[in-house]
Amino acid sequence: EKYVVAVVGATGAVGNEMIAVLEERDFPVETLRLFASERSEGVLLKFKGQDIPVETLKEDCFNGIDIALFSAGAERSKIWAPVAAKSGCVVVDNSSQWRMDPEVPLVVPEVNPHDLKWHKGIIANPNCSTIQMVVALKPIHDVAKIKRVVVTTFQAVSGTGKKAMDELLQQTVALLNFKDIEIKVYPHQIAFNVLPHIDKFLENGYTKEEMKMVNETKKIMGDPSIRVTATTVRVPVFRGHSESVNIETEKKITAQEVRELLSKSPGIVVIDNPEKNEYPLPIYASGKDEVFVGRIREDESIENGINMWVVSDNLRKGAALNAVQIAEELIKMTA
Ligand code: A2P
Ligand code: 11C
Repeated sequence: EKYVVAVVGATGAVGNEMIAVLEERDFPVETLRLFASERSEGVLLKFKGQDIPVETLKEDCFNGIDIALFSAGAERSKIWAPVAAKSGCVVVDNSSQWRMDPEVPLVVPEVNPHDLKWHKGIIANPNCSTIQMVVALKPIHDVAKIKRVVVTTFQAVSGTGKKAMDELLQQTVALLNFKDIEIKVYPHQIAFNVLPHIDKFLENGYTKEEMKMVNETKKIMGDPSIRVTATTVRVPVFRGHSESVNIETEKKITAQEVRELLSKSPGIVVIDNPEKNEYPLPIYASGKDEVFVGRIREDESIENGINMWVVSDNLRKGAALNAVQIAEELIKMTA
């Protein structure tokens, strides 16, 4: 069977990747419909050698569409995901809009595919930094029960979107040519800098991105007892988020056991040969599908603790790939 599939936000960084992933994985697409803002109306984008014109969203535009992958920002999802769901289309939404809604499943196929069963038309794709972390946490939680996670992230600018990628490039070129830079997307220069600030600051002193990691982790893992604290940091990298993850478990698990466990877990590649300077790096994770884990070692400051370094392509597993994998699970369920 083939499906009519839509990508909403098709001209964006994640939307572009969604089109590429649908093509690469040979998703059973009968027709692909592409949507973006009025600015992009009529722009042609390629899918399987075919030019597809970008359309604008309208009240009845989802009629006849089976699956819509949304990545056009939370505001658009707030308005249009319910419109699409009402037309009988299943929405996989990459924005933060519906993630914590108790009526909406929040799914990473390697972790909680069972939650897809109770969807009511909208399924939320988690935040990129959360997705790659829970893929690595789940196998450990299953054998040793995770009590607490302390995570610090090093996040690529593509997480912010296309404009931020342009800004990093332009600032870098300008600075190398002793020219003045423009600062538009972030509150500070991002080239040759590190910003301990992703998304808005909240009343508790954390950023929204940090609280996404706290709350989404509990929901996806189906365990509100896991304590999580996060510091999220933007670094001048184009693609690939890196994370330093410290875990405290109820049961003892050794570094070697974690290495063996993660090596045979779905979606994970362990790269952990410090003697050869081998560990996960965003430049190698870029364009790849897996979550890469290395620097696995025991935390010697506590009884049962593990430190590890987790890297993945934020546009792939962190966004587009996870959304397409959700769509693949959905069609398996209905087959
Ligand atoms: P457009 O390119 O026409 O502005 P990114 O996260 O990389 O910035 O991409 C955001 C995506 O969301 C783009 O495809 C953008 O389209 C799309 N978008 C922005 N505003 C709207 C809107 N009002 N309706 C539909 N799509 C929108
Ligand atoms: C970033 N994690 O890297 C963000 C991007 O909630 O979908 C994704 C924001 C979200 O900036």
